[in-house]
Amino acid sequence: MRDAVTTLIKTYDDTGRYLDQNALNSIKSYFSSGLDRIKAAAVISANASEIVQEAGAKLFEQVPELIRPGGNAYTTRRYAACLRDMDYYLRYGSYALVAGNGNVLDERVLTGLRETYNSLSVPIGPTVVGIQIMKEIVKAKVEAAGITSTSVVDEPFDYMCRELSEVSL
Ligand SMILES: CCC1=C(C)/C(=C/C2=NC(=C\c3[nH]c(/C=C4\NC(=O)[C@H](C)[C@H]4CC)c(C)c3CCC(=O)O)/C(CCC(=O)O)=C2C)NC1=O
Repeated sequence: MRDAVTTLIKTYDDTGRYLDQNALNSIKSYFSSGLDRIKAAAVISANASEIVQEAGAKLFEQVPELIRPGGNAYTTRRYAACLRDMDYYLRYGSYALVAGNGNVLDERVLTGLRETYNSLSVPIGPTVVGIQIMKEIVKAKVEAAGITSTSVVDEPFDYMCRELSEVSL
C-alpha cells in the first residue's frame, strides 16, 4: 500500500535519481493539500452511514429497476449487499483521499472486482452512478464544513469509476 510520497520516491529510487523539480513540485502540492484531505476525511468518517443511505436512496430513485423484481438489488439480501459495497467505496475512498494515491484502491477494492460483478450480474453502470452520487454528497458536506477546495475529494471517486468502467465499455 503506497501513498503519494512513497510512490514518487519509489519511481525515483528505481532509476537512482535525485528528486528533481517535478518531483518536488508534486510533493509540495500533496503537502499543501494535506489539511484539506484530512478535513474531508473527517467529514466522511463522521457522516459515513448517512452518506451511504442518502446515496443509495438517490441511486434507487434514479434507477428504480434495480430494486424491482429481476433487478440486481432486489431482495433484502442483495439490497443490503449493494449498500455494503457503497460503504466499501466510501471507506476506501477516504483512505485514498488521505494517501493522495489510488494504490490502496487497486490493491484492496478494484482487483478482480469487475470479474466478480460480471459473474453475479451486478451492473457496473449503475454502480458508477452510485459512486458519483456519493462523491457529490461528500463534496456538499465538505463544502458545508467550510473547506473551499473540494477538488481533492474528486480524485478517489473518479479513480474508482474510471477503473471500474474501463474494460466493460
Ligand atoms: C472491500 C472490497 C470489496 C468489494 C468492493 C466487494 C464487492 C462485492 N460485491 C458483491 C456482491 C454484490 N454487490 C451488489 C451491488 C449492487 N447491485 C446493484 O444493483 C447496484 C448497482 C450495486 C450497489 C451500488 C449486489 C446486489 C451484490 C450481491 C449479488 C448477489 O449475490 O447476487 C460481492 C460478492 C460476494 C458478496 O455478496 O459479498 C463482492 C465481492 N467485496 C469486497 O470485499
